[in-house]
Amino acid sequence: MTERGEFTHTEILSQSEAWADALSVVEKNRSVLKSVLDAEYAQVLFTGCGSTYYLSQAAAALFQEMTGKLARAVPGGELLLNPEVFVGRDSSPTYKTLLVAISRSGSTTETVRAVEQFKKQNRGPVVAITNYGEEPLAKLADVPLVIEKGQEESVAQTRSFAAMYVAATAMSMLAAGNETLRGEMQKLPDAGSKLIARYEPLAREFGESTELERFYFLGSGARYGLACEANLKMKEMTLSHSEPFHFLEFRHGPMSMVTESALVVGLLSEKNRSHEQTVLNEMQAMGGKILSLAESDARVTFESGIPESVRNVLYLPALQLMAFYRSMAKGLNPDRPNNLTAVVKLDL
Ligand code: F1P
Repeated sequence: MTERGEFTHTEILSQSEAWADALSVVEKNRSVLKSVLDAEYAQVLFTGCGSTYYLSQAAAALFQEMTGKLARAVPGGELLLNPEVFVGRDSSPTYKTLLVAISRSGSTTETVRAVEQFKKQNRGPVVAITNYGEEPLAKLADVPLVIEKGQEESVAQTRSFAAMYVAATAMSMLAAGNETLRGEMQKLPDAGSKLIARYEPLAREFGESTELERFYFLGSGARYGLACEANLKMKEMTLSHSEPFHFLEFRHGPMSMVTESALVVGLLSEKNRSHEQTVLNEMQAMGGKILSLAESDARVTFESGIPESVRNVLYLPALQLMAFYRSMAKGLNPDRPNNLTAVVKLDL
């Protein structure tokens, strides 16, 4: 019999092994992946549901930033029910879409059905990023990237999400042809383990602080999707009100919610640090509590030395742990979040 929260805690603490597995899976599939990525496409679509939709948002932004190719994210259910909004009418051989379908389970109904429909309409090739190779999604994909070490018992995605995100980052790097970053990405698992060991106490302190009632996660560019995921972890594991925003957007209304019981979490970038830090400073002046995460000079500091484009996974562990400890402090079970199942199966 496992203790309350034992799966989630173990999975968060062990995730850097799954990051390493993700890097080796992409390496093993390098040539087949490269041949798909190097072809010409009208666009690249990333799709998933829940956490893996937010992963798709983060991955699409990073892919476009690194390659200059048009990429966007779409929820699996939207691609299934409203494909015309996301894929053009033209089905000529030159107008092809590359679809990257992301799913921990590989069996979420909307994602699987959307991929089946995409293939039936002969829209283009499909790359799958998943943790279970025997499930429908991996079997449907032209290039299945299966990260088995990301498998987990807990309903809330932590280790699985981070590992799939590392695979998506490595795929973007491959598509960008930036070979110098391969060696840099190999440093991620060790940087992740060190970060977890160093910041678990701080994450616990924030997670257990009883005066906090609401959480706002700010992230811009390739970090916005990760802010959305951190927001979902806080909802799923702790039943707390939380919301994600782009940094500058927060001023346009939502900041009215900032009081002493609000925590504003900033996933600070290097390239726009000053603009983003200013937002955090203003919220602190309004009485909000602040938690900043960045490569340097922040409450959670990575000090990884890894280039900004391939280190975004480092924002995740401390925020996963904060949600975990808040859940435990509230007497909840993060392994089995309220109302949720590990996979959503529908009779569509
Ligand atoms: C998608 C998902 C999760 C969510 C919950 C239910 O699963 O919506 O994002 O947290 O576990 O399933 P998957 O397609 O990534 O397996």
